[in-house]
Amino acid sequence: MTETVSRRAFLMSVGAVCVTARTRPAAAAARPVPSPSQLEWQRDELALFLHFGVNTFTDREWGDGKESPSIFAPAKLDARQWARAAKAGGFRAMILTAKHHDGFCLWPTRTTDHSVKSSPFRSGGGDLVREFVDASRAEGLKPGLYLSPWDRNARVYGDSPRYNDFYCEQLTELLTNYGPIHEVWFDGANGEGPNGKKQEYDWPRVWGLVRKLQPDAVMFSDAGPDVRWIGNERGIAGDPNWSTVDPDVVRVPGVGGDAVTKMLQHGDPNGTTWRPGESDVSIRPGWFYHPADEAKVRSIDNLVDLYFSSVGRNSKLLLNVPPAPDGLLHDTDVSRLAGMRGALDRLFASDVMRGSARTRLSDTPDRFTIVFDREVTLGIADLREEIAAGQCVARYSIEGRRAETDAWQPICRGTTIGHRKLDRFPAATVRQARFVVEETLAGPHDVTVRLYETP
Ligand code: FUL
Repeated sequence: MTETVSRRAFLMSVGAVCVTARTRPAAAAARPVPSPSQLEWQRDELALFLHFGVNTFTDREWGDGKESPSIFAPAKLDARQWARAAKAGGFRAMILTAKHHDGFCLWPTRTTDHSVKSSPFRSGGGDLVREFVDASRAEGLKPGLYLSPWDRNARVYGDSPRYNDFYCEQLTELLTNYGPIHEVWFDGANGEGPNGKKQEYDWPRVWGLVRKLQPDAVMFSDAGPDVRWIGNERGIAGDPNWSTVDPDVVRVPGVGGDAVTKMLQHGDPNGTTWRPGESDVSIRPGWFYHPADEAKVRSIDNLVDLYFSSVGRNSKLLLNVPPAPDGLLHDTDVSRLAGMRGALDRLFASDVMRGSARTRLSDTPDRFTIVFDREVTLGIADLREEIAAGQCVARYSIEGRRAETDAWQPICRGTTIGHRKLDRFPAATVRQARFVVEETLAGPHDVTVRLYETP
């Protein structure tokens, strides 16, 4: 069903007016919307991931749980250094591996001796989770925690009900003793315990516990319930990327297959559940620090590319920067984070839309012509939907022309927008541009358009 949009032009300023009647789908039923926590989570755009633990000292990616806590000796540990580096990079949240697959706990848990309290760190009196949350808050960052369900040290792993009790006790410690935790991060890693049996996790119980103890936290896992994995560890979201999914396809735990991979990458415009995608990727080849990787830290340009392929595709970037054995982020990584911020600030320094004459092409705000006060050479479009009302735009285009008598030439086009869609396109020198939402699933509603010149 379509309706004709009236030709009423809304003159925001003097300038060339080009008003055409267009058609659009009628407003459909209400779209799924984010919860306040999901909205805040997405608007933060950047979170720093910190993989730190016994693997940092063994030069491995996955420990086997047999590591002696005596190796955990980060002599210069300073979580404020992590937080300052994150802040300088423009990050708004940090997530720490409170426990990885090896089972070593970075806080003095009551559930096991396999923790910092058996280590030389602060002479056994340390609590790294405490230092991490305090440092995060001191720098205005939101703390999050990753508690690996797979635990290769716990004797009760594989004895499903007993391990589920053990795991929930660990979660309870983390979610009651450290103030507000913004994101609780789970992965789907699942193995056999010493009894030779595969552990069966009790996800409904785990999620219920998190909701009870930290109602404002978002929970990430391969499939949710609040935030879904984007389907790869390369920092590349799908295009298109809808924040809605079909909950019967994206399920926990661990179902695979092409349909699932596709839904993780792209979401589903007809999905009934709001579950945005998080893109986790490491600045180094591994998740943990390895001295041999020193020359393989991602370049500033590469980090900017990651920003475009994640944040710029309606996802959130969770960038892992692993502390070294001394407990500090390496200088190279720190300078790359600041370099990425500088490069992004330069790209987005001056929106040429600002101060230019804008004319609506209809009585809705999602189609308009803009007349610049000079010739501009455009290279980047930054589009944002007001997703509090749902993700609605399904197709848009940007065109440009040098003079009013010229024909409009395509500059870029795309499908959905969501929280943020960043397009880089071949330099286009124009005096006028035209933005049109060509298809929406509901609405219309506000789209913020910013255009930038090629640097
Ligand atoms: C995965 C783990 O197996 C990796 O070691 C890493 O922690 C990654 C972020 O999640 O599930």
